[in-house]
Amino acid sequence: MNKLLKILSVIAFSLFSIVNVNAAEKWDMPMAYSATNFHSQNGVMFADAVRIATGGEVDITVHPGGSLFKGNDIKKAVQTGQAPIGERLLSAHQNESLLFGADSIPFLATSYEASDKLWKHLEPAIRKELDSQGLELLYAVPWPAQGLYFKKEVSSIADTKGVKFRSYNNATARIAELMGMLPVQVEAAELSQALATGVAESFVSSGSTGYDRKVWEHLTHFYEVNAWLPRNYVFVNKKAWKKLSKKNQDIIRGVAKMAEAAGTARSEQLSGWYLTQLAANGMKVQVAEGQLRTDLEKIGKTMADEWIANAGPEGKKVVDAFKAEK
Ligand code: PCA
Repeated sequence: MNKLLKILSVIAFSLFSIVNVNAAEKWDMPMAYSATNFHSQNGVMFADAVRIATGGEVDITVHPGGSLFKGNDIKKAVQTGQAPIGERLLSAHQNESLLFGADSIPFLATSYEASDKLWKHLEPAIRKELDSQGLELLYAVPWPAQGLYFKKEVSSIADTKGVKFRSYNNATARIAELMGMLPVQVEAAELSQALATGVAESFVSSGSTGYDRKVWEHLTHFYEVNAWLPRNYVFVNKKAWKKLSKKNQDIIRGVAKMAEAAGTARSEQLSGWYLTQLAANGMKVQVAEGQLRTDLEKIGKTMADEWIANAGPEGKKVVDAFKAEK
C-alpha cells in the first residue's frame, strides 16, 4: 500500500512538473487608448496571434483605455515588473531622452513612407536605449499625421494667443508655447472631459483621436498640418522576456513584425476616413494654408533646430541618415 502511494505520488509529481513546464505565461498588457482605437485593436490581434502561434504558451490579455495603468504610468509599470508588457506613445518619454521624440520633430517625416524610413534609422537607437532600461522593444505603429483642433477659425498664430491647449508630450507643449498658447498635459482617455470642462479648448493630434473622443461635441475646426506621425510602441519587461523559451521569443518577434506592418497599413487606410468622419459630424476640415502654414513652419524649424542641438551625436546621426536617404 505504502509502495503504491509512493509510486502514485511520484507520478503525480512528474505530471505536475510537466504541466508546470507547459503552463501558459499569462501576461496582462496595459494600453492607453480606447478599445475601439486601431492601435488597441491591433494589440488584440497581436495577442491573439501570439496565443495561437505559441500553442497557448504565451497568453496575453489586452487592457485598453488606461484601465489597468494610466498612459503616463505604463512604462514605469512594465519597467518595475508590475505588468510584463505594455504599449505607450514613444514620444511621451522625450523628457528621459530626446531620441524618444525623434518621430515628433515637426515637418521632418510627414508621410507614411517617410515615417517608415525614419523608423528604420531610429529603431536600433531606441532598441538600445530601451534595453539599457530593462525593456525589450517589440513593435511600433504610427498614428495618422498630426493636425490642429480649435473651436474657432484660425488664420495665423495671432489668433491662438492665450488659447488653452491640450498637449500630450514635451514637443506639443513647446508648440503651444511658441504659438502663445497655454499648454496643459492631458491623456487621450481624459480628453473629452478636458474639453467639456474647458480645461482645454484646442489640441494637436490625428483625426483618429478626434474621432475616438468625438471632439465635434466641443470643437469646430480641424486644420490638416501633416506635421509628424508619432508612434505607439509595444515593449516587454526583460525579466519576463528572458523567462520565455528561445522558440517563443522568436515566434513573438515574428508576430511583432506582422503587427507592425498590419498596424501601419491600418493607420494609413483609416487616416482619410477619420477626417471625413470629423466633417460628417459637422467640423470644418481644411488644410492649414497661408499665414498659418508659414507660422507653423517657422515654429517647426525652431523646434527641429532645438532638437538637433540637444539630442547629441546619436540623435544627429539618425536624422542625418534619414535625410541622406530621402
Ligand atoms: N493621438 C494621440 C497621440 C497622437 C495621436 O494622434 C493623442 O492625441 O494622445
